[in-house]
Amino acid sequence: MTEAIRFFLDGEEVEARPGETIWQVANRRGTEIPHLCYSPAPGYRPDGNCRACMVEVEGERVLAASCIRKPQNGMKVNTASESAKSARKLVFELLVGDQPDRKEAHDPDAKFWQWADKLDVTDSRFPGADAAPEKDFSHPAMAVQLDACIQCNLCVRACREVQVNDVIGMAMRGHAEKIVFDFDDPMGSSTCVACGECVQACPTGALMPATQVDLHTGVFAAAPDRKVDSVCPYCGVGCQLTYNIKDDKILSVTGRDGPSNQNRLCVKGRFGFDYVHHEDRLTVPLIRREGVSKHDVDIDPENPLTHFRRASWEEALEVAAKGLARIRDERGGDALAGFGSAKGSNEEAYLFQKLVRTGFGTNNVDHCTRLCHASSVTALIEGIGSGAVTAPFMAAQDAEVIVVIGANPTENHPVAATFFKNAVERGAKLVVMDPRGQALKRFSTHMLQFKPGRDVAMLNALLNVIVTENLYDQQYVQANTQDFEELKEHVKDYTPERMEEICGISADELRTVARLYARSEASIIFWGMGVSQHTHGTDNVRCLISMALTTGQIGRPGTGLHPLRGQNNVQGASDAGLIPMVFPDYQSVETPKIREFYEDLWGSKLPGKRGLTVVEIMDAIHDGKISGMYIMGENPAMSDPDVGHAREALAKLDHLVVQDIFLTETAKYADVVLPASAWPEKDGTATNTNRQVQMGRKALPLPGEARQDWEIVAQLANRLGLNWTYTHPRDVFAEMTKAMPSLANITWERLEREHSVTYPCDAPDQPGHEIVFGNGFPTETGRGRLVPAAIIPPAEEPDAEYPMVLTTGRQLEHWHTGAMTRRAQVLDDLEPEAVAYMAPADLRRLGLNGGDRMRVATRRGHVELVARADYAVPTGLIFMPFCYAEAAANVLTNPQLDPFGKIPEFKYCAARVEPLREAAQAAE
Ligand SMILES: Nc1nc2c(c(=O)[nH]1)N[C@H]1C(S)=C(S)[C@@H](COP(=O)(O)OP(=O)(O)OC[C@H]3O[C@@H](n4cnc5c(=O)[nH]c(N)nc54)[C@H](O)[C@@H]3O)O[C@H]1N2
Ligand SMILES: Nc1nc2c(c(=O)[nH]1)N[C@H]1C(S)=C(S)[C@@H](COP(=O)(O)OP(=O)(O)OC[C@H]3O[C@@H](n4cnc5c(=O)[nH]c(N)nc54)[C@H](O)[C@@H]3O)O[C@H]1N2
Ligand SMILES: [Mo]
Repeated sequence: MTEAIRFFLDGEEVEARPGETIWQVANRRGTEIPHLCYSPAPGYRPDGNCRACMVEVEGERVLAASCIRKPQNGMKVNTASESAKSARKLVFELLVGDQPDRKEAHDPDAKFWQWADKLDVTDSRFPGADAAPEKDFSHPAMAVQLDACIQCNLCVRACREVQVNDVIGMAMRGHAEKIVFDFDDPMGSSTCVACGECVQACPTGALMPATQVDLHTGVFAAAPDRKVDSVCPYCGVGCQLTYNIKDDKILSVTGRDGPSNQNRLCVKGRFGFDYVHHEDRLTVPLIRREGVSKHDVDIDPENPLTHFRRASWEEALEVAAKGLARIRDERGGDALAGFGSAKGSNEEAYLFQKLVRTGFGTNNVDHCTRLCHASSVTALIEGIGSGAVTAPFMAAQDAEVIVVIGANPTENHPVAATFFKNAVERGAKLVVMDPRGQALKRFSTHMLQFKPGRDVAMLNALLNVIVTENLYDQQYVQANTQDFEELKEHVKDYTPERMEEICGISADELRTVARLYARSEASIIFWGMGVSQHTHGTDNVRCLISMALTTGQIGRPGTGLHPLRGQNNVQGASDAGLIPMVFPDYQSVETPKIREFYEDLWGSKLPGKRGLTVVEIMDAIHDGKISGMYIMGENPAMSDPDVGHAREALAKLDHLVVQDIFLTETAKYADVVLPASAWPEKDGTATNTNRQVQMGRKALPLPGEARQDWEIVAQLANRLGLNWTYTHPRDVFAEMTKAMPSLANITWERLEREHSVTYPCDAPDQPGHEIVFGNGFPTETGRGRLVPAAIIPPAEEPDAEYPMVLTTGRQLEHWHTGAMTRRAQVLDDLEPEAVAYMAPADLRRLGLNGGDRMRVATRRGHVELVARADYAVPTGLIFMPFCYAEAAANVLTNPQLDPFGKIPEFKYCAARVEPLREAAQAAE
């Protein structure tokens, strides 16, 4: 460790921490020094180019830029000398002369103007450059006006060094110097991914959120009248953000310094907020009109009154509860089921499962985790006794080798991806394993584009190398694992040479990657849906666990197993017990002692039989075993596999209550629709992929008569005979801490204060443990279990009739079933129509061009959509996002389940592509 430096700041002796600059020391001590090209936000390299932060160093003839200059022992620094002050003022005067008039400033509140005010520089003695204002309003989210640009270079660093998107550059020299997008393209047609980091970094308003600029004049249009700190409602990264609000509408969003995002956001978090204000929001309770068939789903969400009638809350809750109670009383609780939400808060998820268990009297409660990481959680609990990540994704910063398999983080966990890219720039080696090329490929040292569905073959080959070349950590294996001999024996047959043919990766490459992973000081594995959503999803994860356990790449900094959790609160909703086999904290419903504990806590008899899972519930409806459902914040009519089957099930229900913010494809089958709260409208906590429990705050009023989700659940509970008296989510959280040992030492008040606390946590004044299992595992034996996996082919292979493979997944701009993002203007502008991605060679073979319409068919059904040529897709594969209702991917997917995790095979089925006649004719 370098020794602390002692120097004099404005006459006072002070200490600099290792690496600190003069500016940082001054700032820490409350001495303000102007700055423009410098950002104190983490990840920004000081550049020292604008000279706004000059200070005087005794004995030196020229002033020093304090943002970049580091103090030395005994140095005497004067931040307020006349020469420093006048130099800084001169910088501002020169810059003000070049800026648009203050009255016409693009952002009169910009950092630049704030400092100009503080330095009392309102006018310039210098004539301004008469450059014609350059306006580029080609991007739907951001307004570019380079007449305000001071070439401070912050946006370039934001784009290249922080988010590592490499779109913005500095072109030309001298006076003509300017920032450009790609090759001086308009921003809207550049390769910009709209993370908006540049907008957040820009100190002058040259780059602005388009919502705050009058796009006719280029002048500032609106300032927020209040700000509320919260968490992003989209993915499991859990970025902390601030809602900038005017007249109770979100005007813009800024990233905050949360532990998982350090001020960064992606396009959805920053620009995808306006779904909450969309005219389709449900604002009144609805009851299905008498005689309207459930098969008639041609309903305009803007005018649902053709099929539903408005109802008072009183009536809607009464009808909703009565219908559920009648089925419970006549047929028993197991004739009911509930789908809770991973988009809501922990408190809502907890109340929902409590209602189903105590009010319905069944464990038939599940949620989208079943379609997501259910297989990962099954394998993790079996192998290491816990389903959550062993280390936060920030651990990638300390890793020597980072493995990303079956995940596409630049689109699906974009802010996490920025830290992966930062790690690569720092020297980490990145191994990407994905049948499809993806943006991380460019950063990878090894890109294994293997054959889809062949994970076990590939991973067993890696394990074979680890075992046969003695790359395993003998000491670690002996001390911390069990069943190693069985695994060793098992993987012997899976030589790289034999697996090469099955997985399509050369034996050499397999050997190299196995050695790299095993030998490195610290290797970490991240995985996603490409691993979990298979009929052999649990086996895939067993292999990953075996890799980490045999090599001891777990429990230390820079190592671990990290299933990238998907929804903003899927970790929390699972922890809270929205799972049919377990109570909160994964406590088995089948263990009498555990049941007694919850019976005491909840004052209710509890069912001791495991409930059914998402897809099983749909099957049970077809079989006549389930006839009533309550669905809160999920859209299974779009997200379940084989939705034809799922929709028929929904239509078949005697009684369906749907609680959502929109009239979704699912709500169209409802008997009662309850209008609920969107994320920015509620107080509540959410748990991200890093096990960080974070506070979300109510920023907006509810629209119309919509109510808080937690309140609606409680009101239904009371109508079902329970006696709930919660007055606020904080009461619910307090009860949760009694039901869930994982939340020990985390209280509502603490979260209000600290915004985010990681579990497990040892004391109320201690941070939680980011890295777990450095010393054994919470299994019965304290050891990690190695479970061998044999190759099982995907459930449905291509054949003559359906010769291609269909895989489904996500796009950056859209969220799952599109309910939210297709109602967000910027996101919908960026990706407006249903597309499927294919290899250009396949399109040519079929006589198709990118942009042509085509039909994709499987044994379950067909859809029609637009072809998009993509070199990242290997031949023989079709990739479809599942967010487009007009061409729903899940009409096509195979509902076959993994026997352990009960997750469907969304990532593989046989399919056929046919050009549509108009397209074929046009091509002739
Ligand atoms: N923009 C956006 N972000 C999201 C979401 C969203 O809807 N939109 N959803 C969130 C949720 S809930 C989740 S779970 C995550 C999911 O995040 P990811 O897991 O990244 O999502 P996917 O796009 O479904 O699939 C990941 C990758 O699996 C690859 N793949 C396909 N078949 C195979 C295979 O056989 N083996 C392997 N190893 N890989 C394969 C695909 O090519 C794809 O690149 O994203 C979260 N973030
Ligand atoms: N083909 C295919 N299908 C898949 C997948 C795949 O990769 N391929 N992935 C699967 C995965 S990983 C997942 S996680 C699932 C996701 O499946 P779902 O969870 O069904 O998808 P979402 O669109 O996120 O649905 C969330 C619903 O909640 C509503 N909502 C949002 N916020 C709130 C709120 O605060 N309160 C209430 N009451 N409602 C709210 C939205 O309007 C929307 O209707 O999809 C699965 N389906
Ligand atoms: Mo998910």
